[in-house]
This record gives sequence, C-alpha cells and structure tokens, in this order.
Amino acid sequence: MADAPLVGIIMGSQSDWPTLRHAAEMLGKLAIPHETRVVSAHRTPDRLREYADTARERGLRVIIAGAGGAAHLPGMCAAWTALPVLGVPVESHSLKGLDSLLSIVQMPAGVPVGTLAIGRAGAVNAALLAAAILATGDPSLAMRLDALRAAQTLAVPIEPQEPEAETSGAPTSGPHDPA
Ligand code: RP5
Repeated sequence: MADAPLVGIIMGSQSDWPTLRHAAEMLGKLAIPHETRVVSAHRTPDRLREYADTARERGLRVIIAGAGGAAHLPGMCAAWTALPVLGVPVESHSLKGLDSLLSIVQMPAGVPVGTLAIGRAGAVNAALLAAAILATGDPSLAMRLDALRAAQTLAVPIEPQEPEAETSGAPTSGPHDPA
C-alpha cells in the first residue's frame, strides 16, 4: 500500500496543472508522499472547505495551493486549516500573474500563507519549502534534501556553455521558462 500523503497539492483549475505539476515532480524526486486535487475557491467552495477542514486528520502536514487571477484558494484554504499553506501564484494571461501574486501575498495578520514566486519557480520552491518543513522532523528526508542541493550546486557551470553542450542536472531547466 502506498504511503499516506503528507503534502496536499491543490489548484484552482485543471488549467493550473502545467504549473503545479512541477511541485508534484519535485516532491516525487524527494520521495515525499503527496496527493493532487483540483479545488476551486469560487467554483467548488464546499469541496475546498471539506478538503481543508479534514486535511490534518487525514495526515497531511503541508498544503501547497496554486491559483491564478483572483487567486483566493490559498487564503481561503488557510482560513479553514492551521496547517502550513504555501501559495503559488499561477501566471495569468492578462496580467502575467501579478494579479495572482497580489491576491495571494496580501493576507491579513493572523491567517498566514507562505507565498512563493509566480509560475514554475514558485511551484518548485513550494515543494522544496514543504520538504524543508517536513525535514525538521525527518533526518532521512533532511539528507535527501541536502543531497539534492549539493547536486544542484555541482550542476552550475563555472563558464557559460553553448546550448548544445549543456547538461542539466539541476531541478530547474532555465530561468526564462514561464510555466
Ligand atoms: C483560477 O482561475 C484558477 O486558479 C485559474 O488559474 C484561473 C483560470 O481558470 P480557468 O478558467 O482556466 O478554469 O480560479
């Protein structure tokens, strides 16, 4: 039987998956059990309440919530659970994710959401931050995280390489990938 998920990845729409899948991939690399769900603050408010309200008793320790535009999902999730909620602003078509970022980051005092960068970088870093939170009580995971960081360091070339000569061992594929 698969291990019970420790991290829940929720997203406001199926259209957010190309961004949030990067969080799932990083959790997979670190062998952290996780689950993925489409949960919309606006379109499925009851699903959100049920998800967040039962998250702790189901064994989740951290929630990664990604949404775009009027991105209320992370904040409303944090309203229903005291688990750490990490918000990923999804890049929107009209405002390039600035709307998502501002919707997620400006929480009122008392209901925190740890807000990451817009898009793919934010999704990857949300997974790494979730791993760091879990690693405070899991020495084996702490070692896996250290090993990943060491491999990432080794993969940074001293001199810039021509594109065809590049070999990427780092968890990110490039600074300009907006997804
Ligand atoms: C938000 O609206 C979602 O998180 C998504 O980023 C955005 C657009 O959703 P769709 O219209 O593509 O379903 O709620």
